[in-house]
Order: sequence, then structure tokens, then C-alpha cells
Amino acid sequence: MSGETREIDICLKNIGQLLTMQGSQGPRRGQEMLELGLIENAAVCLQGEKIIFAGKEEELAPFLADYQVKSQVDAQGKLVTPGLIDPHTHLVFGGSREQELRLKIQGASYLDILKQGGGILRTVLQTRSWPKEKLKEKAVKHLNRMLCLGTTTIEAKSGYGLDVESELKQLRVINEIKNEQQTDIVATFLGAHALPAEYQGRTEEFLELMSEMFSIIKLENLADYCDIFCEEGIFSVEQSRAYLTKAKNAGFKLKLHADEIHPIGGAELAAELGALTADHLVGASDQGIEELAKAGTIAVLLPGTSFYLRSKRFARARQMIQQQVPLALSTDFNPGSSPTESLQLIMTIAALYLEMLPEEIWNAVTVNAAHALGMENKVGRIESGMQADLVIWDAQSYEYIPYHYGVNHVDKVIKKGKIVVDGGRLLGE
Ligand code: IZC
Ligand code: ZN
Repeated sequence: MSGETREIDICLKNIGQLLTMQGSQGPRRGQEMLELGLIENAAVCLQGEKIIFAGKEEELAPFLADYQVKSQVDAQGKLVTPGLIDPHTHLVFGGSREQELRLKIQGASYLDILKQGGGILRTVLQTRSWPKEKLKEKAVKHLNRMLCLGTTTIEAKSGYGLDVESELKQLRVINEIKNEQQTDIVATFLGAHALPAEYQGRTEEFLELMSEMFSIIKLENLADYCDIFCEEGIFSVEQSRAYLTKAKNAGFKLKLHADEIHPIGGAELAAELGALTADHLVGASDQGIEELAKAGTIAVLLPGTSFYLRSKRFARARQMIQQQVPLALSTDFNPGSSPTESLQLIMTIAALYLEMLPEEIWNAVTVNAAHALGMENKVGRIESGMQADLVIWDAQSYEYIPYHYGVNHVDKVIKKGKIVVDGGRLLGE
């Protein structure tokens, strides 16, 4: 309606730095990852859920001549960017695993803990036993924390059910949240996340069971993507290839936990299968990196995991950038290897340990992250026609966000044209 009456719902003025992220059509690689579409002394106008103006404030007056402005927001010279996009999270799970921190300090590795029935398998027991409503309430709490931290779009995986009923329960929770909450959510089926205790020694049978779920998931439209934990001692490259090929034939787009801990050829497999993303890649080989570049597969790097697993190794981001692999960054939010909702923290870790420049980091949490979810035409850039997802930061420059770490720099979050976070706090709570 407002289109006919030519009204602007929000006119955001006095922006010190506006990162529009306009520039090369993504996914951006190499030098393109330095593009920010930076405008100083800028303004943005929103109509309904969309952006209708983004430019220099001095260009605003002629534009406004045709419109009536309903509300004005003064950005007070602050930094404004697109809402952050987190393309790899394990949002829905029961319980937590704080007791593992002690084991880790005492020297146990992530895979040791899993072998002893802890790790993912511990979360599986809790996720199976929790009713749907309880899982949902907890997941919404995490989602709202992400929103307060500036994250307006995420991916969410299943993978803590590991039986038909519990995987469906998790996927349904993800989809209910998607329908009820403001945050855009892309759902991924990760039934092949670990081998449950009752299938020990019967890996092929378990993968068969999970692949039998493909048709019901498609029928109920519960997930667009399919993922597998391709890792030494979990699912091999051969098993992952067979499973993901079936998933592809069933109509899923592919993601892959690849070379997170051991270099076993996950990157090569992702490229071979034409996966949209290959995630982690800490151990990716030279050959794997080259093949990702050729295939145009997006590398989703999750340096919070190396940090939290106390690994000496981080993904070789500089080499990937040099070899023209497009990079996105993500929290990998999960109760084991990365219990944080904060992409801001990941931005700092990416700077310090992946040696990514601030410009590259901003591309990796906006434009390229949108591509990693197939949402590049809707989110990740501030320009006319895009969804109005914006963050007003309590900072003057984009370099400040990865620099000053461990705290929340969000002032306001605008999601689908509405202010949902103010002063770093969720409105309506
Ligand atoms: O719960 O530990 N790496 N999956 C693969 C995880 C970490 C999640 C977890
Ligand atoms: Zn993960």
C-alpha cells in the first residue's frame, strides 16, 4: 500500500560510514573481497521490508521530494552495515557440554571425547529426550542472542537426532522457528553427523536409514540442503560421496563438513560433487584448494572451532584468497566445538588467526555468506530492492568491529524494515 501513497517508513540519516557491499557480483574472490561499496555521510530509506534508497545524504533531498517520511532515525555518525549472515550453525540441540572444557584442559581431544560416548553423542541423548517445545524455546533464545549481536540470517542444521523420529523433530523445530521468528533461516539436513551408539559397526546401514529420509524431508519441505560430517573415524570420503550423490539426486543442494580435523580429501569431494559450500577446510590440501577454486565452491571457514579445540592449525585463508576461492565466515555455533553465537568474535579470530583483512572479513560475513545460503538476491547488500536488514553499530569505522573484541558493538538492528534491537537489546521482551 505504501508504494501507492509513496511513503517512506524509515529514513536513516547521518550515517558516518555505510558499507553497502555493492560491487562485483559474488561470490567474491581474490581482490574482489576488498570491495565494500563504502559511502561516507550516507542515508538509507526503507519502505516496508525493502530498501528503496542508499546513497550520499546530499542526494537524499531530491529523492525525498516524491515521498512522505513516516519516521526518521539519526545514526549519529555511526557505522551502518548489512545484517550479518551466519551460514553454518547447529542451532537446535538439547543441553550443553561444559564438562568437556575440563577434559579438554586436561588434554583430551575432540575425537577422543566422542569415542568415549561424549561429544556429539552426549548432545544426541539430550536432544532425543527433550520435547519439541523445550528444544524450540532454547533455540529461540540462541537465535535472539544472535540477533542482538547483529546476525539477521542464519543456516541451521539438524544432526543431534540420528534416528528418523528425532531428526524429523529437529527439522520441524527449525521450520517452526523459521515461520515464527524474524530471522531468515535456511534449513540443512545433517542426519549423517555421527554414528549413533546403536549402529556401532553398521555405518552403511545407518547411512541407508538417513538417506531413506530424503523423500519425506523433500515432501514436507523441511530442508533445502544436505550435509555430512566427512571426517576420519566418522564418515569416510567414499561413504560421503555415495550418500551425498543420493542427496543430490533427491534434489538437495550440498554442503560438507570437510577436512575439519584431518586432511582426508573432503575439499576435493566437495568440488567433485559441485557442493555449494565446503565448510571448515582446516586440513584442506593444495589440490583440494585448487579444485574448490575451479568448481566455484564457497569455502565457509569456522576459525572459532580451531580456536576452541585448541588446534595449532587454522584454515589457510590467505592461500585460498590468493587462489581465488570465495570465502565466507561462520560461527559453527554448537555445544561442543564452538559454543558462541557471536560472529563479531569470529571476525576477530579471522583477523588474528586467518590473517584476513577487515575488508575481506566484511565480505565473508555479508555478500559471500549470502551466496553460501543461496540468498544473494535478498540479503547481504544495502541497495534499492534488497531486504531491509541493517545494523547500526556503536562504532565509527568498519575496522573497529574486529579490532575491539569480546563485547557486543551493536546499537540497533533493523530486520525486514523494523527496528528489532535497540541499545543492543531485543525490543518487546
Ligand atoms: O556438537 O560437536 N564438528 N560437529 C562437527 C560438531 C563439531 C558439533 C558438535
Ligand atoms: Zn558444523
